[in-house]
Amino acid sequence: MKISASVGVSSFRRFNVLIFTLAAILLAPVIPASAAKKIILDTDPGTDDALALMLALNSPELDVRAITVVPGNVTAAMGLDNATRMVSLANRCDIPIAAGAQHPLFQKLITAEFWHGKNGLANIELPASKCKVDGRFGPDLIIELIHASPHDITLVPVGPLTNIALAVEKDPSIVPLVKEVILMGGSISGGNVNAASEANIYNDPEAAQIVFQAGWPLTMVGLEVGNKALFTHKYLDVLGRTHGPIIVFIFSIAKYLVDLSATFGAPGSPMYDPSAVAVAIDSTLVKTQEMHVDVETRGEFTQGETVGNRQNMVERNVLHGDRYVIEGVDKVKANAKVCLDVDADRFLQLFVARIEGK
Ligand SMILES: [Ca+2]
Repeated sequence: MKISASVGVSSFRRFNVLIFTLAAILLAPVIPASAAKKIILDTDPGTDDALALMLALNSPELDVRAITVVPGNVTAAMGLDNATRMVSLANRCDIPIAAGAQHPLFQKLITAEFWHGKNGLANIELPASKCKVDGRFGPDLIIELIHASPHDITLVPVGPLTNIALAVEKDPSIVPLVKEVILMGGSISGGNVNAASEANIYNDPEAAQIVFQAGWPLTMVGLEVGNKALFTHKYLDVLGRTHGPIIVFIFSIAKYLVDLSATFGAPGSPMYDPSAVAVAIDSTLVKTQEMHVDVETRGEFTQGETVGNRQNMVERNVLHGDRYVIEGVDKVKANAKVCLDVDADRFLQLFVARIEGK
């Protein structure tokens, strides 16, 4: 009796183990929606925005709760049209798409058809959208969604930071309720619009300074990542082997960017906006350093530069008569994880696999 009972228990355990193993195998590739990271993508579409958007929509780790549009690469109106067409192409009209700011906080808008094509999407004409625009104002929608899912929303801005700054200014109570901010923008090693500044920050430096100083967990995915992760013919060839509306669209965008880079003698196109989405999917793709970042809003040559304090300290200079005397150093608190390096090949392979639907 004793033996048979023990055999029975052990068979039961083996059966349980088998069931759990089978369940684990069957469920492994599927990430339940509740476990996926809820993100709001704030975007100025934009060719690399298109890559970022499709990467986000094709990644089970992410649950895109809204897309808010900001002027930058193109005007607000064109960006909204591009966003709705892309979301329609992806058959995701369930995601709210909202218009936001119509211009930067203080600066005049600078659009970038020069880099992104006349329509912002490499001159590719997508079919008219089946999706409707959400009537809410983008920053209001951001505020509403954060309050609806406290501590659970990750903001992923991949354009100028106007909408995010407007949301913070209107309702600062969202700051401690945001899970984190993972933004594409900035650089601590030189710019891409001029010697000092990266385009997203340059387009609205005052907004960027508000976002960096807000006090929430913030990861800066800047030029140190995008410039290292070049989309080359190698990856284009892989994408070209598969078919489907999204793949053909992304292939055409990527080909336009690779060809454009070639005219400047570059071997590939920097993957700027998708890099922030990739970090939201898998933060182990990048190496970061915590530092205090300020945005230069007035410099003659450095307006829009993200100034990272690598030592997180400043000298304390005290006025003695007609001069200052250094009396010590004061610590400054880090406000950003700044990405310094990326596993470029792993990022690009992830991108291509997701666009292929793998
Ligand atoms: Ca962008």
